[in-house]
Amino acid sequence: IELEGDLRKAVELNELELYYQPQIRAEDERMIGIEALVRWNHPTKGVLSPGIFIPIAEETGIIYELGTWVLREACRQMRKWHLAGGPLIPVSVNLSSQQFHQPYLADYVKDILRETGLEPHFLELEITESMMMDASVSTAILNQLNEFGVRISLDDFGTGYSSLSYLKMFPIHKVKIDRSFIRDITENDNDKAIVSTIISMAQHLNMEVIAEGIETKAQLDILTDKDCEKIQGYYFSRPLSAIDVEE
Ligand code: G
Ligand code: G
Ligand code: MN
Ligand code: NA
Repeated sequence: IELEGDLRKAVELNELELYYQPQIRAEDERMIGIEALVRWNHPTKGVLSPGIFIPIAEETGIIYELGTWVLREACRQMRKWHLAGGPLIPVSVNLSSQQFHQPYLADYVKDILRETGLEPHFLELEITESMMMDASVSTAILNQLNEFGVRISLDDFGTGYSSLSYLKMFPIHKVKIDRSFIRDITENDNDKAIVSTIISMAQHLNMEVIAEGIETKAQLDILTDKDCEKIQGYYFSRPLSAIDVEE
């Protein structure tokens, strides 16, 4: 409640900032994507993590304004990096459930892409399984985004209300293996089995697959041994400020 008033003003006071975490191809350690993660530079409390303020934004409806800022800023920044000769990779943006279900989402995303000049295939929207429970609604939204050329990534895969039928119903380009399966993977045979299965399922469905939360070389070795080519995690890079990304 205390933060709610501050959060309402945070966008206009320019207190939000995007950090970016590289997504890496293990084979040659090249960046193949980058995920935008919002931070709040609070005037007295310091840097606040989205884990604290996104739920407040969702409860209060501030998420629409905040989410619009995030989407526009991520597209603007990526377009700027492309023009400056940076790698031609997509930027991934997390959507919360309300944003995903807002009317005319596809038109709104189109407007932001047009305004910022970023081509649609350089934007990837991260959604979670739990957002797609109403299959007919989700099909309509995802098909519109897909026809326009925007990529869809299934975040935190395996932890939500998973239904494998989603994978065949919806146009999904990438599956992100949740970091809860990676944390103990060096010791836990069940995690190894689940991760192996997700990787091979994604490959058979012609979807990209990326493992999140890789923190150690031992975890990386298991993933590459299982043919998971794409990796995101502290082992390669923490989320970085835009200036640090440039360096
Ligand atoms: O960066 P951190 O680990 O603190 O992120 C915590 C959570 O906040 C993650 O689940 C992440 O997906 C979410 N998150 C980060 N940035 C955004 C954003 O711009 N919009 C939404 N809806 N969620 C975000
Ligand atoms: O829910 P989502 O997958 O969007 O959450 C992404 C969050 O995970 C980011 O905010 C980031 O700070 C965090 N994260 C990224 N890599 C790692 C990692 O290697 N270990 C841990 N513990 N967290 C990570
Ligand atoms: Mn994410
Ligand atoms: Na995740």
